[in-house]
Amino acid sequence: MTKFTFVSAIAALMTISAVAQDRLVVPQESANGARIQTNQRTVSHQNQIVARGGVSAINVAYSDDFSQPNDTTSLKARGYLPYYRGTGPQGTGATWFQGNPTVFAAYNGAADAYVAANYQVVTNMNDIDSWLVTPAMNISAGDVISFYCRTQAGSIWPDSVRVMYSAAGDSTPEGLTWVELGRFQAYDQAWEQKIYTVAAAGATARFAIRYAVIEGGPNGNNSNFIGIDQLDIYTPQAVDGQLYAMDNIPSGCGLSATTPVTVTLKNNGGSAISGFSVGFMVDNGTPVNETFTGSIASNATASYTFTGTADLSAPGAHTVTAFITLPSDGNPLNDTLSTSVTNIAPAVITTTAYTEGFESTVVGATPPVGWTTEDTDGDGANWDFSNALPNNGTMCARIGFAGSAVSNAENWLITPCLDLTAGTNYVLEYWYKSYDDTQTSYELESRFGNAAVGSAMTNNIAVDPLYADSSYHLASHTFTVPSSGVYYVGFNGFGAAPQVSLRLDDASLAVSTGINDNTIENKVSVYPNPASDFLYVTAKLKGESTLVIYNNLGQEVMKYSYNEPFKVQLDVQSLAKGVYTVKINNADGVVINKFVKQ
Ligand SMILES: [Ca+2]
Ligand SMILES: [Ca+2]
Ligand SMILES: [Ca+2]
Ligand SMILES: [Ca+2]
Repeated sequence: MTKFTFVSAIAALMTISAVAQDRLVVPQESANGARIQTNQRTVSHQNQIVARGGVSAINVAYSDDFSQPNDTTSLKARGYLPYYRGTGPQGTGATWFQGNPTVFAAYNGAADAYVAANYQVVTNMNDIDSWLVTPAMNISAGDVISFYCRTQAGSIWPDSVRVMYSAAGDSTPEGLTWVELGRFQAYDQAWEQKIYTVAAAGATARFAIRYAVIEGGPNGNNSNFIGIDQLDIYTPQAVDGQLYAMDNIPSGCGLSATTPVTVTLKNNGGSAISGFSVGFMVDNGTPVNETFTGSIASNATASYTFTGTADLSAPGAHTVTAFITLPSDGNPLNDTLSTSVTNIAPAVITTTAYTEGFESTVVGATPPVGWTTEDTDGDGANWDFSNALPNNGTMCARIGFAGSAVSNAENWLITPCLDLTAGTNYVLEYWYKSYDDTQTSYELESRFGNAAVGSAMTNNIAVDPLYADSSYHLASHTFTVPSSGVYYVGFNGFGAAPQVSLRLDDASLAVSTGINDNTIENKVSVYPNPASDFLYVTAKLKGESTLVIYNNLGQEVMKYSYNEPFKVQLDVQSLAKGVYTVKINNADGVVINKFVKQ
């Protein structure tokens, strides 16, 4: 209707296209995304750091973790003043906008909880100059502005940033009192803290962060995408040690009684610190106290792994709390951090199936509790979880595309730990499908091993057939383990240059009950009963089957043929109310079910 609505709709569509896809497509540049790069540099991945906060300083003039919306309207509502001062007309991008987790996740908070700017703010090749002016605040000489910045991993375009200060509180870029505190090129490997000290006091002073690039834009070589997060403006203390970060301790099975604890310490004070006390405790138990014997310069950090270790051997949830104790520390608000970790008890498998329908997942990359995924080939395409095309419920597991597919894919979806017994026959079942029948999907195999990593999956269960259709197919495999103990089952999506996504749903593992597994009645389910709109029929049958529905007069009202295991949704809305019979004929026998049409 209006230009604004049209552009918004296009932007929404393009945002969706930036996430993992079901088929290999020519990459589309999204309106608020990073540039597509064909010669991306290799990036080493750092350990996940948890519990990252701000400076948590006392005497804070201003602090923003960008957990609130960061579109233009919301930024202005918080007192920010965004200004476009690029050359040429403004491009398709806003000057500053909400962080985009498909480019990189926020420094802290939700994945999109940062403010971003990108190359699309100008057209063609033009100079970018996007100002984000802060609210006015009372600043003393010696106060500090601290924030985190980064660009896309492996970016080949040197995004650059300038940091400005106006003691007089200029509110537009044309103000005459702006001074530059510093400038830098954005780092592409991780969020980097930037700290600048101001020389002049101002009762209504303002700062500005400028995304400033010469010859940027879609046809320039110097701009891509930057994020800004955790902005703090404060009066530094003469002495201020900070428990800055704790390395993530992954939840898992069989966590050790001697788990290492590693923290990052930071010196926010003006002079070097050394020879102070650090400690940690598990579940508020007896603290482990040690002395940090090194020296940390002003505004520098240091990693420290405790000699003592954490006992996480008891199954259940644990909290590890670490702390720094520095004599005459002027800021006690940043001395402690905690992380939560769960020691998962192995699932005991019985004749009652252990099942996973992926219903607890949300769209994106977080697997069900205890499950893990591994992008072994490292192309960025990995198991994620989709609300499109589940076999049952609303969610399923999927391997999508991140814009390209490697020539030799290997992607693992691994169960939580399982307590399995030697000499027992286990039945592993799952449903899988290709996205469509026009291109080759990932192939699927199942294996088991003694650790939740692809390299430990050394025992074959089965390689599943690759079907040239888009229907769900049942995989049903029996296996035994060589000795009793804790194992993991892994599903590997592999293949040479797969072109469309693979889906997996309704995985189950049970102790085989022998003959009963093979009775045809146990292979067919018809539900719900009564049914009003749709009737679902699942049949784990080999070969050809016919399905016929009869009314209470014995008249045939529906008839279908299927090959191999099938699951169908039958529209019964047009049937008259009454009792119906569902008869399935297969080489293995005949199954008869009844249902009531409401
Ligand atoms: Ca944030
Ligand atoms: Ca402190
Ligand atoms: Ca499901
Ligand atoms: Ca991959």
